[in-house]
Amino acid sequence: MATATQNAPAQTGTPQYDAVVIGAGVAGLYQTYRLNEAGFTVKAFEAGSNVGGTWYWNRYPGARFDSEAEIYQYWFSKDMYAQWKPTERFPAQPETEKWLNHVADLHDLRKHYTFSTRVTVAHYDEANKLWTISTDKGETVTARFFISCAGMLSAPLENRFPGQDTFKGRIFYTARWPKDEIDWTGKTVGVVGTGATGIQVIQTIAPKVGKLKAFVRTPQYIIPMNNPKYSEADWNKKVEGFEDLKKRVQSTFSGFEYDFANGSWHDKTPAERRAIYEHYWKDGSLALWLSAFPEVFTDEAASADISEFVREKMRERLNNDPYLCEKLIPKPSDYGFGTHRVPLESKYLEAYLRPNVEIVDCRESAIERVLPNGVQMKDGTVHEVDILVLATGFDAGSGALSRIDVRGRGGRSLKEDWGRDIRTAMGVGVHGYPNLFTTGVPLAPSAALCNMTTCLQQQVDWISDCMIRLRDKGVTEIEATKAFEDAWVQHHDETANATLIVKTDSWYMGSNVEGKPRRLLSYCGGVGTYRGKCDEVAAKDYEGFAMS
Ligand code: NA7
Repeated sequence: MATATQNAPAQTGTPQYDAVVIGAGVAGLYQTYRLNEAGFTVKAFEAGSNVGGTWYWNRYPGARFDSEAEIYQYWFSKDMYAQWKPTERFPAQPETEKWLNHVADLHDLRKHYTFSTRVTVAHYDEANKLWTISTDKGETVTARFFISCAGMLSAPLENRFPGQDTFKGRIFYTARWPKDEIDWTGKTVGVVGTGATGIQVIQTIAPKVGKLKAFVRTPQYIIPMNNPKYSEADWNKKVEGFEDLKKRVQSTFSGFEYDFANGSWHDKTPAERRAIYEHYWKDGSLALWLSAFPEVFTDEAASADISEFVREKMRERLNNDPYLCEKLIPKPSDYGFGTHRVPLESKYLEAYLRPNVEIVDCRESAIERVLPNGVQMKDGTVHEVDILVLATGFDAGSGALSRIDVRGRGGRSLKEDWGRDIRTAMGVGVHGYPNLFTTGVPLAPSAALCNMTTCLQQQVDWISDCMIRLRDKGVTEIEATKAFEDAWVQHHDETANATLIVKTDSWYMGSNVEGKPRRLLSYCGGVGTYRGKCDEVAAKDYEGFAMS
């Protein structure tokens, strides 16, 4: 591959850059770092005014990750790992945003970026084997490779309710949270959505607002977060374990430190199972979900058993109040524990014991529209609110790229292709779109079911190593073959269909977006297994990918 000529005029046949990268989140920053280190020319665009990705946009009250700080990490520099010194096990958004800013500074990554700029168009030029990429600021550049690190949860579902523009108060999307302080005092606040995001908002603002109206549609199974503070000495100990932990997270089912380690659910007595559940419940992490028993994901009896355990814990915390239990605890007929994202929470359920918190049951009557003074339900009831918080989710996995006019061979449109059927080649490319590399898109663990930093770094490393190999070989075009993509989709579906996840409606299945083709977004064969498959393709000189 010829080295791109930076700033050469577009459309000459020689691209201006080796790669254009979208995004300055966890994946984008690392991708830019890797390509720069490898001597490629990179142009990166970021819609936000600064780095951070998820941690730039989602600055809502209570935002924090559910991965332990010691594993929500980059693994390419032990020195850098040692520097962050997280203050708690599950740090909140400001700390993570600060850390990503530090990473950008440390490696001088900002110089590659144009901020506050959204990529709107990316067209593949078959004759010249390059991408022509345009932005909402009118800039157009060309690059051999187009790499999306645009995020798997970065396309919020906006304007879900008619009349939003008539609302007299402020409407906040959690994924577009403003930087100014909000004065909640004495205000009546409506929060729509009780996914991982809505839960964090509700538990955080309940003590601050005059009145909180939580619009609840699907109740959640939850796990209480155990979030001890980390001292400097605690962190230094973690740093000593850096190499082991780095290896460990790459091989587990979910990219977390923990893995299934209790054998089969079927081989345990009810008392033994209970002891295991209790152990993980006390641990206060996602381990109950992601490491108790594999059968939790596949076996109706195991699912029913652990679901009942969690329901029992939730009933206790709600003081067995019949009304609250009815409204806030999933029923056995709803769905099983862990068949969609399980949130960690801190006194979320207790928020509903407060006199200033009211439940609006959206299953009894759905939200009809937003009025200037509140929210009107289908049955005509109006809930007056001063502020409306919308934690209503994302067009996950495929949304960020589908919102860009991406065109591959013969002008085919990714939006239209994915509008019919969401397919990728191992989540790192798409047949029909040569020289497009993807992270965080469907059919890889990084689309949902994993510790994001583990999965995104693995994909970035695979892409970067692939580009180095192409350069060494003098290859200027790579594209997943149809046969390879077909085989991957089939393997993905077989793996997905063996789980209970496919039976539950949620963003994991794309069912939160009207008209989105139904398919489990995340590859759920395991993070370690996925890595092995990616490595095998690379070891066979990118078998399944056509090069020229
Ligand atoms: P989610 O998990 O998609 O949650 C969205 C929530 O919004 C969920 O409770 C929805 O209820 C609710 N929702 C959406 N539309 C409506 C309407 N029309 N009426 C009432 N309620 C509605 O998004 P999050 O941002 O919480 O989490 C996404 C991921 O980000 C999370 O899993 C973490 O990995 C980080 P529904 O369940 O559809 O009944």
